[in-house]
Amino acid sequence: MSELLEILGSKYPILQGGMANIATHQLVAAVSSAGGFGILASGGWDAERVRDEIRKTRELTDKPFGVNVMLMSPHAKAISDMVIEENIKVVTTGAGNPGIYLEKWHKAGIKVIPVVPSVALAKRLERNGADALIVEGTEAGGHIGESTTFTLVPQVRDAVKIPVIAAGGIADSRGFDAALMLGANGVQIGTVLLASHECPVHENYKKRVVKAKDTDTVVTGRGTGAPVRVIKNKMSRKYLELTKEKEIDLEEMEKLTLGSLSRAVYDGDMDGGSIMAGQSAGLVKEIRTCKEILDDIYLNSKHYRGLVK
Ligand code: TUI
Repeated sequence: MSELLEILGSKYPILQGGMANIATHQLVAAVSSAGGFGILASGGWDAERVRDEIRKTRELTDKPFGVNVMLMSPHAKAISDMVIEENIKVVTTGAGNPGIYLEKWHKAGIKVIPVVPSVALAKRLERNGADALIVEGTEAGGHIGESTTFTLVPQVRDAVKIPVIAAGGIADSRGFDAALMLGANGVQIGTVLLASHECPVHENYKKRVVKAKDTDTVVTGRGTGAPVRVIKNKMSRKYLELTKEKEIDLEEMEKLTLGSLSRAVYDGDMDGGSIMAGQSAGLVKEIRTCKEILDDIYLNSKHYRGLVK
């Protein structure tokens, strides 16, 4: 078995991104039951809210899943303890350097898979004992780095020995095969799962992703230290105006962004909400079940069909 599948315990080397407010028990259980590796998002939620999600997920699936810790959250420390209490086996991290938590998580037997946007952080985290890395390109939705998946994955592959998971821009079997050709051992997908029946976002959100064309996303918050990719709308234009005129601090930006994300996710507000999605939205043509999406990616891949090594 590949080293990555050994860490995850899933059938497919396909992870579901820990999308804030979106990757809740319904989506996570559906992905894990379909053979992927579901990841519960903690986003800006407090530890008890996330604990509740862990328990609900366990009621829906007996397959393994992980928890994502969004490191910019004021609740990150409390969540880092709670995942140990709840006997979580795999933690992914995003939006920061998880260095201060690594030793504690490893002592508890947790495998740690940080998202990295650069070679420098990848090397540092391998030295500090990370078990694998999610290498996320700027094509991804939500909070992103600068480099593309196409350039970053092979550079990280050359720089580290631990398993590498490619993320950003992957929505079908072609993307999966391409990622493996670049040296990745698996992939993480997010945007394509927004358009799944099991995804708990408002129907308007799903329909907007399906309708999106190649040029429909934009990055807001460049220059604030927290660039975020969303589907273009009234809200994204307002952000761009706001950040052009005055300096906004990181904390204020995070509050604004997570608040407007909720309006899109729960209320289906496609004008005043923040519709986080990656560039692969242009590849998403219909709403399917998570099983259809995962089988389409894995079973149609040249890798699975034995056409490439
Ligand atoms: O984290 C994500 N995507 C997210 S988090 C989020 S909620 C949020 N909203 C507003 C502002 C900030 C967050 C929505 N989408 N993806 C993983 C990811 N991690 N992308 C980039 C990074 C990252 C960036 C810098 C990881 C590490 C890092 O390290 C900097 C350092 O400290 O060295």
